Amino acid sequence: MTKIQDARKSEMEWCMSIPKVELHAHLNGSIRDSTLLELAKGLGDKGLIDFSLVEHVILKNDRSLSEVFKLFDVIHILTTDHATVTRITKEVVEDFASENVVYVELRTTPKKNESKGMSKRSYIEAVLEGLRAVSSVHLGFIPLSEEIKNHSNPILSASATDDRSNENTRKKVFVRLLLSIDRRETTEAAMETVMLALEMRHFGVVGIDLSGNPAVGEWVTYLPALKFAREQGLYVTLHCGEVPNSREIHDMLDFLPERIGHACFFEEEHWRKLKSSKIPVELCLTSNIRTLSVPSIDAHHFVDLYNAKHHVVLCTDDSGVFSTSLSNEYKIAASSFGLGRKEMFELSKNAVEFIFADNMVKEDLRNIFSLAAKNL
Ligand code: 6MZ
Repeated sequence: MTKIQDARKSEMEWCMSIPKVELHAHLNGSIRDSTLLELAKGLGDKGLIDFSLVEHVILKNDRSLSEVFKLFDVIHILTTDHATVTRITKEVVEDFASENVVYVELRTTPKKNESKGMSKRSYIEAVLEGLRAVSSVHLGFIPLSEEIKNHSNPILSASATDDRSNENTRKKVFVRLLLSIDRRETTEAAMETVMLALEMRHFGVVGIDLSGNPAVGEWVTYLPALKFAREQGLYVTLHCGEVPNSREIHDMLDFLPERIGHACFFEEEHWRKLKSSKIPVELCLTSNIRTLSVPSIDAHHFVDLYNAKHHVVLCTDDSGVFSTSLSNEYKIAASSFGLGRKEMFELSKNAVEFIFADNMVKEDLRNIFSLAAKNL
């Protein structure tokens, strides 16, 4: 190994070792390639799909944004039954936990599939089942009433041991869920997702995401459901400016979501509005580069936002589809933008302030970061 390779490895090890917060991860975009191939093989063996064709699509590396959405259609064919949804949820949380992610806000689009007896509700129940099945770290459910009564752990927390006498030393991974509205959906379907999110609040659903192919759909279609979500106290994050669409970017910023994702095709006026609104931005470097949403890493808007001290959070978007990890995103930021370890640690720590979970979780996470800071 050359000296440079050695230095890169230790940079990656360091990025893996620090606590991290993941705020923009799509469940079906975060599946391991090995799992996708295994699922495709199973369907191929049953003669339901052409395995070699699907294998090619899964393993293809460079995809435009529109090709990514074709891939999601393939992934959804492979994952749409309850047992598979449970399996991928478990694996995705375990994968994040294995790289020292201490808080994950996992987002997913509730799906109906009559042929599998799946409703939006049973889809989310299968996701919750996956959280319960997490085994590499222990995951405990505490009903909301208990949580308030005991001032103890939040609703969903994964920890290395279930020994409550050992509360302060336990390694924790908190998981919260965002339900996504797909831009292909109608106002009614979007409203159904919001109603489901409200019903599922006791199980760690904290907000709503608007995502899906940005070339499809109109802002006014989702607005009633998003307004209702807000009125009911759910947090909202929007995929904003993934394609050039000036009017929609203005409308989205006027809505004042609690966070936005991407912000790739912003014009001067949008930047001004964003900066004065102080809306935190979820930035997904690898995703933006791979989908050609930004021309090169040097031209990424991270630099301008970071220098302007605007709140930004590094995220993966689709760690499976883009073959990345949160540690890798930090490593890319360090090498591309010249951030030192102190800045990287601060960037990671600051993300805690923009999570959608309650103050007790925030306090727990702040403690995790203070402890980690002592061991740097
Ligand atoms: C917009 C995206 C996305 O919900 O089935 N999704 N939406 N932009 C992106 N950037 C590349 N990546 C993923 O996860 C997959 C779904 O998340 C959204 C798309 O709607 C995709 O179908 P779930 O778990």
